[in-house]
Amino acid sequence: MIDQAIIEEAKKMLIEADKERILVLAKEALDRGGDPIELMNQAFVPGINAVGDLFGRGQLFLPELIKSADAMKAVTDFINDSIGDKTGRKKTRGTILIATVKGDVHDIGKCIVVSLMQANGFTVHDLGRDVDTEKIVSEAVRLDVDIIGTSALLTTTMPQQKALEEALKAEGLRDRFKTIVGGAPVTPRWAARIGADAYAEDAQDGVVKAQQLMSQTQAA
Ligand code: B1M
Repeated sequence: MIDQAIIEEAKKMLIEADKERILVLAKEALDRGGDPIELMNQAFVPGINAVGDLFGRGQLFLPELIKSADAMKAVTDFINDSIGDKTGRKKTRGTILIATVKGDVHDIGKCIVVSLMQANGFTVHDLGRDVDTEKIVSEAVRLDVDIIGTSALLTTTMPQQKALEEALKAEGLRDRFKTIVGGAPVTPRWAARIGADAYAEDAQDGVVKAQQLMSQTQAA
């Protein structure tokens, strides 16, 4: 369990976009033996969500949101580096291509997913953010991945996840890959509606879903 004082401090510092102090806070928490995933999920994710709520209510403006996002990205990179490979396994558990969809530059959550997948033994090809469907499909074929994972943070970019399902079908590739969709506005209902193979609520759930999809692939 992460100390309540750290949770409150993380939220305050993210709202104030105090990058230096946030990094010190994260380092101190990890040095005291804090779990990096718990630290991220219990302190920094609620912190950036609080920033998003203030922005949504018009109590914070875009330049401030950008500064808070920059601080969040820095602490995410720091925590991701500390996650490492828990498995020590040489053999990959499966290969996954991950991208934030076209029109969407939100990549903090996607980077956490990438890190946790790698820590759990997956080989990950991260195409970055604002990636168009055509590129996702062509790279998935070129890299011969098992799973394609997409992240969408805007209601206006979620349809890109549907476009991916349609493109895979149109090119006769739908059975070749498993798909996972995630991102704050994405729901299990959306995943089912567009025909994705799995929905993941957070990075940890993403790993669980990827493992389940790999079991299905290996059993087939
Ligand atoms: Co923007 N933004 N933003 N933003 N931003 C949101 C998403 C918003 C909800 C804020 C709000 O209004 N309350 C709102 C969207 C509203 C909507 O769509 N209905 C919004 C808006 C409007 C915008 C702009 C349009 C603002 C503007 O320009 N006027 C603009 C759009 C830019 C674009 O993409 N074209 C914009 C810009 C930005 C910044 C660049 C400033 C910055 C992003 C920086 C970056 O990512 N490098 C930013 C930020 C930081 C946010 C909020 C505050 C935080 C997002 C975040 O990082 N969350 C966000 C508010 C919110 O979401 N509450 C907001 C933390 C992260 C760990 O969580 O990404 O959800 P998340 O990822 C989680 C899970 O969702 C899941 O696991 C992750 C880890 O647990 N997950 C997956 C995600 N992908 C997955 C994939 C998987 C599995 C799990 O498998 C493949």
